[in-house]
Amino acid sequence: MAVDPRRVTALNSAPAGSGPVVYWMSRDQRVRDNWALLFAQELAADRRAGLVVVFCLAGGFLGATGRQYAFMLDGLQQVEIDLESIGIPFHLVEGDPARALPAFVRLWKAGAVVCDFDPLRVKRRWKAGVAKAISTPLLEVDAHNIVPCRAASQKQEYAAYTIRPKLGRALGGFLLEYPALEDLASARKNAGGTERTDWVEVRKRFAGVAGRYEFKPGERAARKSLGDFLDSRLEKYAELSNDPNAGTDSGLSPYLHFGQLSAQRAALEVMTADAPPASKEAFLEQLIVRRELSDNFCFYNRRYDSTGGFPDWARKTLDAHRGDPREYIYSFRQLEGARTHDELWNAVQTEMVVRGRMHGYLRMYWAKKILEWTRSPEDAIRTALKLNDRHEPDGRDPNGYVGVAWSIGGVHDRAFKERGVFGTIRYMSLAGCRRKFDVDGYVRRVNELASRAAAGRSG
Ligand code: FO1
Repeated sequence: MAVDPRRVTALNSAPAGSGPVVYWMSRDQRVRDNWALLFAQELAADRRAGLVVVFCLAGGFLGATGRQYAFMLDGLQQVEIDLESIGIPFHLVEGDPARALPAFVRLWKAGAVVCDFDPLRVKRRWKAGVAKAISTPLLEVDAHNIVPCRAASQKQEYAAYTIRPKLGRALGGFLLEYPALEDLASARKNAGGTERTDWVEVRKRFAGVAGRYEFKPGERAARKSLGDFLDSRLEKYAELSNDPNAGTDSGLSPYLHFGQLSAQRAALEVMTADAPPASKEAFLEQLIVRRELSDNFCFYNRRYDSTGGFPDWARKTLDAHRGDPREYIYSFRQLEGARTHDELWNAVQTEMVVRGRMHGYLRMYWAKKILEWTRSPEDAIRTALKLNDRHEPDGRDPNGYVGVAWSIGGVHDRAFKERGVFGTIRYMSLAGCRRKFDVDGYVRRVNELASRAAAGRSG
């Protein structure tokens, strides 16, 4: 087996049948560099069975909007074409996967089902439903993490410094080149019609007339974006990663979120890139340690999207300051409309809505101000997640949940000097940002971009 068995977890104990192997693609929406697809192909080859890929399109996924569905569907259309070119049929089914998948498995008399790993509650619910409803094996493969989440640690890690050594020790065994996917087109042993999905019709129903993001969707665009980052932005990544005006952020998060790019591929290419070691290290810290820490948190902490998931010290300090006077209180609509007294915060919110992007450093400031300007920590986390999930292409992602929990609830962080409302949760101020980067320049740039976008819309 070229796929490390530590990536694979059986989600039920049903005996394998003789029918084709079905890969139920969900988080890792790509053909290349996909351990789940590689595993499914190996399984099919070992059993001389066919192989078919299915994606289950669920409406209203965690508040996703048309723009996010459009981005995802454009990427899936490419997946269908790329799979077909190597003789693997792709099928799009719709509805609640806990029902639609078992129906597909029965229709195809599948001998085994492979799915990819995702720590989110909604995904675990889907898989629990499918595992119970089918009488064939459901095998989960962690294709998202370089070190499989379940192998990296068997418990919720306290912070980056506790998971980093565990990842460091394991990385050598997992950060390897991928085996090639076999081209089955010639073998033609594959079951499966080749009728194409009517993407225009599906996109109309799920994405309406939604606009597009400025960055192109799909596996090829993801690889090009990685190349651009390595060529022109990695170089300065270490010293400028906290400067939103430097334009050094990788811009890879939407591709990583939808699985159109493999983090392992990005890591392999960064390792061999011609760039200063400090920059490589800074980027790999985000790409490997921070991302795997996010999956670890969402996998082992069931309350990853509420104040219940905060560490005790943070819950206690926020409780002690629940009654503190809030100098400003803003409603969800005022926040979504970027109508606060803070021009930096307004610009960050505007950039998120208009461009669907938010620089890593600014995400923290943005979320912390929501704690400061809402009535309670519960209000704050609900508001921050709702805004993030609605406007960020990489919302509804473990990284997003942990980013908000870090900012508002001190998850993976430590206590700082006590103050009003925050207690000992780390505070960030506008003055602090001014010391770090050119705030006025950033605000001007975003406001110009927003007025151009508005003109474009009405133009
Ligand atoms: N995954 C699915 O299997 N089916 C869907 O219909 C689906 C919709 C969707 C919409 C927006 C979004 O941001 C993610 C969506 N996902 C869907 C999940 C995505 O593939 C990722 O697995 C998770 O969001 C990341 O953990």
